[in-house]
Amino acid sequence: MSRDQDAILDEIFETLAALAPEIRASLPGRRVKSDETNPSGETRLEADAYADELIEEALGGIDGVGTYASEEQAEPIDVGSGDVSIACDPLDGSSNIKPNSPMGTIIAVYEGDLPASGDELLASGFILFGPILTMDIARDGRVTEAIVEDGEIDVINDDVTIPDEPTVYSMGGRVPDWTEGFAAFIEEVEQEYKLRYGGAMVADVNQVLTYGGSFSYPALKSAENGKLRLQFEGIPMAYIVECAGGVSSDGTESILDVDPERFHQRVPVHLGNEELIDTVEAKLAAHD
Ligand code: P6P
Repeated sequence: MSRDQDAILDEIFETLAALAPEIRASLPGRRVKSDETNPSGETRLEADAYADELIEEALGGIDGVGTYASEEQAEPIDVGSGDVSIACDPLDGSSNIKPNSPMGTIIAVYEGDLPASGDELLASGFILFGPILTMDIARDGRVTEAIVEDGEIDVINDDVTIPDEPTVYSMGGRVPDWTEGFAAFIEEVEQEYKLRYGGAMVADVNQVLTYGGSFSYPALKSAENGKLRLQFEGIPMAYIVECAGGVSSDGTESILDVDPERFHQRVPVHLGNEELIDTVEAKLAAHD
């Protein structure tokens, strides 16, 4: 009889929480760029590779976990006989080490083989290396927020809910590279909301969860699927925002409904309050 999925999820998130202080402690000594690039062609820091090693070793050894996959590795790795697959962005926003700005770890837990869509997602979560070390977990339609400075999950909010009134917007890319529809959205939104963009999806989305608003890394003229990876960033963060009462979109549908074709496939990402995301979709559609 396969191990109960809830017990596997408990152990995955408890193990990641226990590892978080060690990942944070490893950062000061690994700020330099390695001479390697990740499968998406981005320069890898020593910190990226080390966090990936730590997480693969810790989560790959859990009874019930069959596959470990990472933004840092070309293909998924068989780590056991279970049918639970883990897809991880070990250090999202690691370029923020240099300016000492927030970054984090994103994890998606899927049932079955990879690549997988939101239909196969069992749970997702992120660790945020900010002034305080925190961890959000989305399971069974609900988001909890915890402090994990000592490696234990100390819940401080057991029902994270995006505020009804949007306050901040956050967007990736550069004006000349935005599609006409997205530029039209930003022109409208800039009249009302505060720009909060820090270059790390985990921290920027957590601002939207905290203050209400929208986070976008849109389709670009030079990259029709934008920059963020579906498996490691789009789906897990979309699930968290949707469980917190917000919506996600790739410009036309929920990111959880996007069918993965390639393992490191990118996806345009819009997350946040329903009204704002509806405006994004309308502007993009109007300028298609
Ligand atoms: P840019 C970090 O590299 C990342 O994958 C996300 O965390 C973040 O939202 C985005 O890319 C930042 O991209 O183009 O602003 O450097």
